[in-house]
Amino acid sequence: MLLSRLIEEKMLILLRQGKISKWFSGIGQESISVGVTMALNLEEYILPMHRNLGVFTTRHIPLYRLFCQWQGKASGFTKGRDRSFHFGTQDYKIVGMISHLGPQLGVANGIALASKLNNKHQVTAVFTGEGGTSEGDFHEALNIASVWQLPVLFCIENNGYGLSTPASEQYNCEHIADKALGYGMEAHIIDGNNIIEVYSKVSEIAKNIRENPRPVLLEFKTFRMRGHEEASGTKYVPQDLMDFWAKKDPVINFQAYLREHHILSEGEEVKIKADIIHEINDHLDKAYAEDEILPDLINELNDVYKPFKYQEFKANGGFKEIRFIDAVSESLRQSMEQHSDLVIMGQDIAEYGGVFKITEGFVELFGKERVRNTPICESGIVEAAMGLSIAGIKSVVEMQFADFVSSGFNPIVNYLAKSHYRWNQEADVVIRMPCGAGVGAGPFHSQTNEAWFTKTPGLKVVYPAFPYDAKGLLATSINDPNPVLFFEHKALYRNIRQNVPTDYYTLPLGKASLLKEGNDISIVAFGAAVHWAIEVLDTNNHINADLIDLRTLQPLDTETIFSSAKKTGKVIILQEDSLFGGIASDISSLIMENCFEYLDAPVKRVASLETPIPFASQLENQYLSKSRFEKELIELLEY
Ligand SMILES: Cc1ncc(C[n+]2csc(CCOP(=O)(O)OP(=O)(O)O)c2C)c(N)n1
Repeated sequence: MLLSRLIEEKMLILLRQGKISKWFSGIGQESISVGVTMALNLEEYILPMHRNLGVFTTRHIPLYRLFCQWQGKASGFTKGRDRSFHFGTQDYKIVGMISHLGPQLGVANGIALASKLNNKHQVTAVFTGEGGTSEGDFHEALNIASVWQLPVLFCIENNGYGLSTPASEQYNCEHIADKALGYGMEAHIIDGNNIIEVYSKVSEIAKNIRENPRPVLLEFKTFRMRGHEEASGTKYVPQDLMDFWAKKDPVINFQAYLREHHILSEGEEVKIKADIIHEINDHLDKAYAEDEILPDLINELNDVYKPFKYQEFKANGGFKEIRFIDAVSESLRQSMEQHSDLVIMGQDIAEYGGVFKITEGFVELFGKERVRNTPICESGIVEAAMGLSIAGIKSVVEMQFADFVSSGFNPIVNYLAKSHYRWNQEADVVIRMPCGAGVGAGPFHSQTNEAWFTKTPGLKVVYPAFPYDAKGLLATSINDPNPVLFFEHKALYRNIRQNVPTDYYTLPLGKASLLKEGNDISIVAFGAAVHWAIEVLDTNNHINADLIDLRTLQPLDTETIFSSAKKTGKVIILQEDSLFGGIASDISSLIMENCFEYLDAPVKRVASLETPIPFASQLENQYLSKSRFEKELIELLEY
């Protein structure tokens, strides 16, 4: 506790000297970080927050590495890419927060689930403040942990204020611990300023959970003695409250206790303090001596995705004519056989087989541990998938409909997408996205929302149009350790059939397929739009077109697009989503920038209306780009 306190005191001086940019003080709360960390074994994961310096010091991270992290230097943990405590390290089994606070609660569930699946008898501890408990992630995480009886210690540091908001404006019950009852969970209130109480109670509870896995909510009563961050001050905190808590300072009180019990002499105390100050200064000098990071474009771009060497699996056996939906199901089933620890999670996917019946029969084959029904908690489940990946387990998450991914958006675009770039941690997760219109399902069951993800570095986006591609690409997406959004168009599920190898096989991501060849015009499409284009070409067989099915949108096969554009000089891009901000716009720009001198006409984008997707079929038909494609194609040919 003293180490953590003295580092902080030094940081406050450096802050005043303008040598560090920001500091979130945990002064007064040290017993919680230190006590919880001491109660855990070194191989057990801890997910700390912005005030938990004591977690890092108690896990014995060399101080200069922490200082380098705060100064954005290479010996930190993020190569200068993220600040303060926003990092994780597998070496110390610490998984740092993302700024959004709540998501890590769900990530802890995934780590704990891995521990349970592997019979490791380990506890995972995750921290949040009382402010963070107002986020949906908190409720989803507690609910999932309780339903699945996961060995997680949810450590709530109730320090009175969330930035300037007092606890009374944050929640309306006496204790946060009271909320546990609603989730069917055990809870304890602990004096967070008393290291002996923290350590002994948490040790006892952790020991018990290792043998009898279950989540426990721990509410630590404590107080934030300094501003939210140093610049924001504490003017809004009544003085008597400050005075009351100052008397409960955990470091001073523990020192007094040790002295009283003749455990610590004055001489020892002076020496311990001097040694710590010496250590801090030494490590600071080392951090200062390290050169600033030199920006390197290649390094930056290379670290967004975990390198993945595509391995080709060829099918040897026979072929069978199957539907698109069967191809997805077969691929998923064969991947479950291929990867003996792969876990699938989703709503109603177990005995019920999922709303599209893709996982029908899977429970009998692989058991309920690996084929997991989930509560309706999209964020919490994506976060759990992230946690599984941290613990080395692959997973596939089924969104019941792609539309509902908006309820799990934050962890996908901020956690899964950014982890490898930030701290070298892969998010080995595939998110299956039954998407698309043309089925009369209205605004919330029809969207094709690939553009929400193609614009986020760190994600891969796959969008097959045929059973053969769906099967091979899903297998590769699962093999790929990066997060993949796998779009499956619902209108294709039962309508498109193809001869597909019965064995397991893979297809590479980032390779479009040239379905038809012609010299007059290039048609670029993906998903259901590929079939719309085929229909139009079938009825207009005088049109000599290249038809490119992109198959994957990120990575995008620009080579195939450009060589076709250069050959025909005219390109039309057909997209099912509404126009503005869709991937057709980017493809169009890429063609303009790379093939301008070869073009005989402006690149044409054909997309759906700038409205939500209507329900009634005549309105939906008008909405969809399908209805306008033929006319636009002929116009461009005649340009
Ligand atoms: C989703 C989100 N909303 C708002 C913020 C801004 N913010 C950062 S910390 C904080 C207060 C957090 O309070 P609490 O959880 O009680 O933790 P404490 O800072 O008191 O330790 C706020 C509002 C954020 N980081 N993320």
